[in-house]
Amino acid sequence: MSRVLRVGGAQLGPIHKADSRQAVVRRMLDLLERAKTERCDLVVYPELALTTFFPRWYMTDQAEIDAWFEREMPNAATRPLFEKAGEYRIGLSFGYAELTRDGHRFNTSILVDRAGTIVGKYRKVHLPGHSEYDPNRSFQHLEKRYFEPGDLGFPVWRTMGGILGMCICNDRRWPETYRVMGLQGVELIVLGYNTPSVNSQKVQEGPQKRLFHHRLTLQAGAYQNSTWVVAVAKCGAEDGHPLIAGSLMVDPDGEIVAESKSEDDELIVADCDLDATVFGKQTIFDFARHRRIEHYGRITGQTGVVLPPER
Ligand code: CDT
Repeated sequence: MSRVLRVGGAQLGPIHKADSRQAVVRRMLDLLERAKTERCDLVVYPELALTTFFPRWYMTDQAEIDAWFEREMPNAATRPLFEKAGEYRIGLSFGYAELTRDGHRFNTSILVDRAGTIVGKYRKVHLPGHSEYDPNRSFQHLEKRYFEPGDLGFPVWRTMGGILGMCICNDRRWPETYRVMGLQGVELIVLGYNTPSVNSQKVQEGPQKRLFHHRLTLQAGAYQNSTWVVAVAKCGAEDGHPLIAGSLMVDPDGEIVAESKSEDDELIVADCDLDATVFGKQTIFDFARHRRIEHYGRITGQTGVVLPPER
């Protein structure tokens, strides 16, 4: 049986502070319509897809902060998306800020199967940025202020005929992210991102370098674990704050097979043959035969760098 999953990467252009969730969901539904025309099986939307990238704003009032969070999923604003996707038999993944019943806040993404049922939840593990206002940055990146590190690890799920996993934005820069999923046989990793076009602590590092690092990490992660990777941006200037675009899909050889061209709402499409992951998994990256875990203790045994003793 063919295991080709036709995936749509539903890039979103800017979402401004004043834009309502209802307006964003209408845009997401437009992209879903395009995905239906393209006969997609799965549509992937960005990180924090329902709102502006609010961690750039320093806030102290908890009610103001919590206004950016979702208390349940689906909810009134997103239910039309679930219903339409279920009707079209298209799977979904998108990110949102999650406020749990017991008061925890996570940067979360979900995987919804073709019947419209949530089959997977992931909470962002690697939270970049800082937790207090930093006057030395050209803009703020306060994820460490507004979210707790994810508490679910990097699970994978058997769904849509394959083994799928999720991560979110900054997670893509860490090889451990892919390897933990690779060790569970992942065949397709989906992720969304909001990546500022300039480095707030090194303003000469602009969009070209940012896009280079973005592609580099995704292509390496895909190749080294022989998996498909689908990465989808929220991009363009949100209230004057630019985010890179560059949504793309990478095959298990590490090659880019689809890439967005705009900094606006755009659907990229590729046929992801999950069986194309088999060759790499059985040869150069046959983990069971080639990994030498007796030498990897430092990976989980220490967090920061431990320098060798001075001579
Ligand atoms: N959303 C997110 O994780 N963005 C980060 C920006 C890092 S700069 C503090 C990223 O890795 O793209």
